Amino acid sequence: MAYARGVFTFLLVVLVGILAASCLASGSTSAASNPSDVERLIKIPVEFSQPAMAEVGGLKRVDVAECKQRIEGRLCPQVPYKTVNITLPFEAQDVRLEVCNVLFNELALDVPLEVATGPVPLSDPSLFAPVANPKFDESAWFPKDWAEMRVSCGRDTSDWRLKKFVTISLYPVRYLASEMRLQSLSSAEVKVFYSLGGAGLRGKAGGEKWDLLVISPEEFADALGGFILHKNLMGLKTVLVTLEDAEANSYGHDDQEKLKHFIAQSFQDHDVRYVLAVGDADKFPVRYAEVWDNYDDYSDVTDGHVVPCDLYYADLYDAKGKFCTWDANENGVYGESSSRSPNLDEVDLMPDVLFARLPVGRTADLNLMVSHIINYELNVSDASSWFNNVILCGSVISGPDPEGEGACEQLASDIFSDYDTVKLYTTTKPFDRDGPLSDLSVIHYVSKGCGFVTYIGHGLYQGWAFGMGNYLFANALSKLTNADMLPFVSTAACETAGFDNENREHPEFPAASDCIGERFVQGIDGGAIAYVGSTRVAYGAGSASSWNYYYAAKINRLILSAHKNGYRFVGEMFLKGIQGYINTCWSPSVYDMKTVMESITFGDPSLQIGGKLEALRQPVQVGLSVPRFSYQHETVALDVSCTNSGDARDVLLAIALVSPEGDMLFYPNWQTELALVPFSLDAGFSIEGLPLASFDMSFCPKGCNTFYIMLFDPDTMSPCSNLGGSCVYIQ
Ligand SMILES: [Ca+2]
Ligand SMILES: [Ca+2]
Ligand SMILES: [Ca+2]
Ligand SMILES: [Ca+2]
Repeated sequence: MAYARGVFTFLLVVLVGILAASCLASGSTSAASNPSDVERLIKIPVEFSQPAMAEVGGLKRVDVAECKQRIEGRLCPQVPYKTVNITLPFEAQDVRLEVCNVLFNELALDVPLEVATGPVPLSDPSLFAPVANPKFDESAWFPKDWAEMRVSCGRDTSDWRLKKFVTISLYPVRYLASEMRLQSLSSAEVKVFYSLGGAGLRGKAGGEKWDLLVISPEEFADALGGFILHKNLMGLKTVLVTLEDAEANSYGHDDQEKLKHFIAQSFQDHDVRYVLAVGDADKFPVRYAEVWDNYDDYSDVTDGHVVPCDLYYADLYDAKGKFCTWDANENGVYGESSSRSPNLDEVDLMPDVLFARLPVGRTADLNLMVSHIINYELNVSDASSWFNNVILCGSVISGPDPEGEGACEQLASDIFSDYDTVKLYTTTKPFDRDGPLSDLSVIHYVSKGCGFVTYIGHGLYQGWAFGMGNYLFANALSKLTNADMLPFVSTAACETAGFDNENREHPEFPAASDCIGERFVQGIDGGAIAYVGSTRVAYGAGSASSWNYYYAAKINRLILSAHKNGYRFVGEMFLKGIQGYINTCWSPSVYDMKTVMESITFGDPSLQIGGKLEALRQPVQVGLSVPRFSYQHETVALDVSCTNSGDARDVLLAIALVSPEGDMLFYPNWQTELALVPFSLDAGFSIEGLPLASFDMSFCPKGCNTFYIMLFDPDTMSPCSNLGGSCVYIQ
């Protein structure tokens, strides 16, 4: 038999194996707990193309057409894999997997299979001493089985119920390193068994539904009155519970666990979807996970081994549907993860509520963030011209391939193909750029207003590190002048969201204040509406063309693609990012665990990026403009804008002023009695900047005082316009 030389010379078919009728099982093997439960079965036929071989640097690279990703992890063979995801009802239990009717070939290689170089820290590589993938044993087939499975519990965005997510990884190729032999799967049948005997968890009958639960220290409660009212006016049932009350009315080993139990109880009683924590690390307790990732573990120069994890408050239930303590071995140390035992504490990871934090330390910072959120919700839409701008910041990670730039190119070409992108890159080749990546260029373009900014490169607590001595330091953000044109900022970089790190003793970068992520969302003349990043050293892998498929850049891309796919709420985007990561991660390594656990959102999870969809808008659009900042002695002018794209109609106009504490006054007499002023609108009527009234701010308290405008139908008394308005921030 003659092989076509140059194509098949490297392999020799030594065996065609058929492993029929015997099934390889994994997962829970226990019988259904209730004998009356009927075991259910999902059959998945599996077929793979024959592997394509290439030689790269004297090693064999194997590709299978159906697989986009390869197994990551230092010094482990780079075999491709494919994941299949099944979503089961929450009541599903005893999920197990069998692989049957396996048909495969076996080949001998003339050179060894390519190995992964392992994750690259997005910080100083000299502090990283990675160990080889502990799952890889030269003298055994790798991976051990043709398929593996992981089950987790989380919120399903299709109906917002809790579900069991089954992630099955299929390996079309296995490798025996000591003998340089390869097995390639051509077909098999995967069977997933489960029963439906588990108890449901959906709320108490008749429990009042809460869309958004805000948990805040008592000291900020008064300053949140207007915000809570605002959220309710926007149509979200929003409830404020003080941190002190939540802890007092709950139970647990420490404050963090009490808060988590409180959130879980609120979910069970009120079907809470969004949870907003108010307070910086010293105001709202932080759950630290114990992660030994071989990066600076024994010192605290940059990373250490304790990782702040807000995901702890979002991941309420585990694969069994039980409260997920993040401390399965009950030693009082949470989220323990290392190379040898990546998930010692059986952390589920999959979020069950949509959690984010306003990392504020002072009432003045909170007032500012609240004013940003309110103004964004009242005034921003995807029709706002500036929202269409996107700034992509990419930088070389370890080179020579420009990984960050390549990752940005991919985002520009698919996720942001309908936007006007500005590409700020460190390198000039091979990708065209609109400008060099520097603090000046970032400040310049963000100040013009944009909907999104994303940064893929190196980072540290106090800045984005572009290489060659170039940084965007947190202090430079005070130069931003984008006012209310606030972008959603996401990053795939180290430490930039390390909100607990205020280390004045740091040998290299003494941090006298908050991290750059916090500074972005607390800017006065400009900044961001939300910031997503990592709290400690983060990781990447691959090349310019594959960087977006691994670690931090993978979550970043998933978050942004969620928005493109219609998930516009900050919390939804983050949830889809984490879910997407876990759904392709059947067997998380310490690097996967850390990547997911250290991802954090600063901002309001119930805020829609790009505002409400145009399609949901009313035919009459109204708005109010007022000065952004004022002083207590000043009189401010209220300018109205109105566009009627429908028929002529009579309307009733309501204008209200809401104080930071949530007290309400009504135009025209500015009394507490609701007053409605009749108006007639012509068809096609449109006006901008109509001076309607002025208001003496003398008795308005400091903080965000919001004017609202809305039109009502006089016959039905139902709204016939959007809710417009703006807030005046009294300094
Ligand atoms: Ca570390
Ligand atoms: Ca533990
Ligand atoms: Ca979960
Ligand atoms: Ca902080």
